[in-house]
Amino acid sequence: MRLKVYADRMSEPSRAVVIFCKINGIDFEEIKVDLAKRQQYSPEFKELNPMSKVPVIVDGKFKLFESHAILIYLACAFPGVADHWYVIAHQFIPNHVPCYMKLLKICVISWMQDNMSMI
Ligand SMILES: N[C@@H](CCC(=O)N[C@@H](CS)C(=O)NCC(=O)O)C(=O)O
Repeated sequence: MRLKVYADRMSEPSRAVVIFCKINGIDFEEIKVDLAKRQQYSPEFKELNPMSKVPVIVDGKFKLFESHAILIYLACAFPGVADHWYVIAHQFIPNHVPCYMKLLKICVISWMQDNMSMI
């Protein structure tokens, strides 16, 4: 099943994910979530990300938000992505086997850095 990337190119983290896929030859379908039209608040999108933010990916049954967690997932789950892109990913997820709990931790930590930091 083809990777789905929910993004708005007005958004920097969305662009990071889209560019990463393109540069690394990852086959994906880009689904625009128009932030100006507040589509991120639709019930359908909130099913994917209750925080109502882009980017989000859906890979089969697996869905993930927070661009750092997404980039690590892509670097590990898709063969052909050179190691230099996310050297750290291979410490988190050895042997290119996606470890979903670790990705969820990265997702939560990224969200906390964005939303709970005082600086
Ligand atoms: N830390 C998140 C940031 C995601 C984020 O803040 N996305 C913004 C666009 S840059 C968004 O979707 N905002 C919609 C809203 O807050 O209503 C990531 O890296 O993915």
